[in-house]
Amino acid sequence: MFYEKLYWVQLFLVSILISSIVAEWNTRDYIRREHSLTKPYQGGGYSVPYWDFLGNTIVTSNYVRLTPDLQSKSGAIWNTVPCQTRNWELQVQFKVHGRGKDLFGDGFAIWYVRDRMQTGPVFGSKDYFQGLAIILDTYSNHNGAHNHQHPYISAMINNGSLHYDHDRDGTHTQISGCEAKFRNYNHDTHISITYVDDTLTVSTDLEGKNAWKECFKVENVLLPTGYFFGASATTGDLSDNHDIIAIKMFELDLLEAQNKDEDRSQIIPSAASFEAPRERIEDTKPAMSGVKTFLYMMAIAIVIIVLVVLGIMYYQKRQEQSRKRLY
Ligand SMILES: *[C@@H]1O[C@H](CO)[C@@H](O)[C@H](O)[C@H]1NC(C)=O
Ligand SMILES: [Ca+2]
Repeated sequence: MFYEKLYWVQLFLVSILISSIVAEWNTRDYIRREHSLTKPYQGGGYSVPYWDFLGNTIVTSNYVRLTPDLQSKSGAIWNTVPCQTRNWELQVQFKVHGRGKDLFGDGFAIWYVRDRMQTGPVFGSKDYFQGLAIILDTYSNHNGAHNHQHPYISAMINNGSLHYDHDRDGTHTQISGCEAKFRNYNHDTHISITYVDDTLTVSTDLEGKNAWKECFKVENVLLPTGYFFGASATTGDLSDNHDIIAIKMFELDLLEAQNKDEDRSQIIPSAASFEAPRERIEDTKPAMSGVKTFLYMMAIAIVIIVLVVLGIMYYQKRQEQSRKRLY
């Protein structure tokens, strides 16, 4: 009896170990509360700490809805604190859903820009913006302008001089993009935007597998510090619910080669290259990162070892008992 209890204690300890490994999959150490939006949104009272709201945005206890599934709506949320971090990751949990089977739109955008709280034609926000837009476009305005399907995720860097051309789905100003089916899922859908060492990487977790899949990576992207995070969405003739469930901003470590005292506030947003829209080759390879794969394999290995050990012990005990019974 005593030994049996001990096995269960061991099993319990091992399962705690495993679950703590699993729980750490999607998080990093330096979450910055002042750039994040997590449940419960209301910090007591009507307002949401660190975030302002624009247009048709509504806040419930489970989501922030930028637009409802109705025509001609527009909404946005804007962080009130400028980002002073050089290397960062923004993880956004979102849900785009609606009644439309074939016709829906228009999509939403995640921003890191100089000017906040400006309404406009680019998914509910300002055109000729300064900074970064990650656009999750659900409606293809022009099939001839590009050779990809929608929904489509793309990035645009602007120094204030470029116009986002809706009629071409922004294809001539995007620095990269990927197809991504992210609509009408019952499971959680996430996008990760990392900006580390002037490299912009966008990944998605859309299949409910708790694993990031790279959408694109662009080097030599220059963005200053001191800009604001935000998200905005619009509907036109077509509509969808565009919901933000959570935004988590992680401060990533300064790299060895980076100077802590460098003033990055005066940088003009730029990207070394624009993508030639018709020469794009889609790649849909990488799934889990190396560390995640390793942890995953390790967790599975531990579970298997525990099960085998328990099985052997159980078997031996049974044998012992049956021997005892025989004599
Ligand atoms: C802004 O971007 C445009 C287009 O990429 C470029 O031609 C222009 O020189 C840039 N202006 C500044 C001030 O960097
Ligand atoms: Ca579009």
